Amino acid sequence: MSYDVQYALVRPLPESFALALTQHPPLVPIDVKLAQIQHENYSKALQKSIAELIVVDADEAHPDCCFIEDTAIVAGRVVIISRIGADSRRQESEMVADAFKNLLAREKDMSLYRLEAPATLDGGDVLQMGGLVFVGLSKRTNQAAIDQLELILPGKVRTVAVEAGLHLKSVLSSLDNRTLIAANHPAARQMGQSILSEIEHSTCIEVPDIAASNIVRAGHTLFIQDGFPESEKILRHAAGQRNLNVVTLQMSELIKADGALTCCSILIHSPE
Ligand code: CIR
Repeated sequence: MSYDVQYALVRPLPESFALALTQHPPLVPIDVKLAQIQHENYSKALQKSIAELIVVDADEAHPDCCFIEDTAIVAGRVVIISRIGADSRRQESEMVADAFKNLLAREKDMSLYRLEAPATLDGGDVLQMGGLVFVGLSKRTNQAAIDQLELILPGKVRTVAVEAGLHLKSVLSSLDNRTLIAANHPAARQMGQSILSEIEHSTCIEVPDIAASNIVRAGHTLFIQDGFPESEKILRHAAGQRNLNVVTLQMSELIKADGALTCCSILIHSPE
């Protein structure tokens, strides 16, 4: 069987997760046990749609470490270890960098770079679509990071001003190379337009729930969040038109720490 996604990196949710950063402290505190179950379900479901799952150990000193997406970007066969925007999270990248070094010992055609100070970038601000790398200029990601990325990925980087949400992908994500999923929200629409204007024949599917705009696609499977029935109806329709299976995942406890679906993995696609 051939897989579109060769590897996915995930990082289990630590016991310290209740201390994870959040923009708005939740009314009902995080249930860490439930969060761990939700994260395990995510990893197990993802594992079925990819060739190999790589698990990086959790780190109790970093309550947000399960949000592994923020630590690195993979564009084709190029890995770029990030410098996370939040001080308290910055060291999360180190163990992930070690995991990539081990992987690169096997995958000889892959190369590894690092963003250096003063750059800061969260992977949640990076959306890849149509062969381009869209980078959100946000509270977490700065111009220095975008400048460094342009040197590593010449001609591929486009900047998008993040006008709402924590990250670019807090309000939109890509279903395929020409289809964006975006929240039905003025700022998401504006950011979406800036992306679509760079890709010929691209379209946007709007969903009414902000959380539901963050989806993960691996091969013929579309992962969406459980608990948003109106958005689910729209996403199931889009999936049906593309012959994709839909898997719904309950992420209620991770949402309380501003997490979603893309943030819990780093996907490495199979070489073309
Ligand atoms: C943070 O504030 O950094 C975490 N609590 C949430 C990060 C979510 N990351 C992502 O969506 N890529």
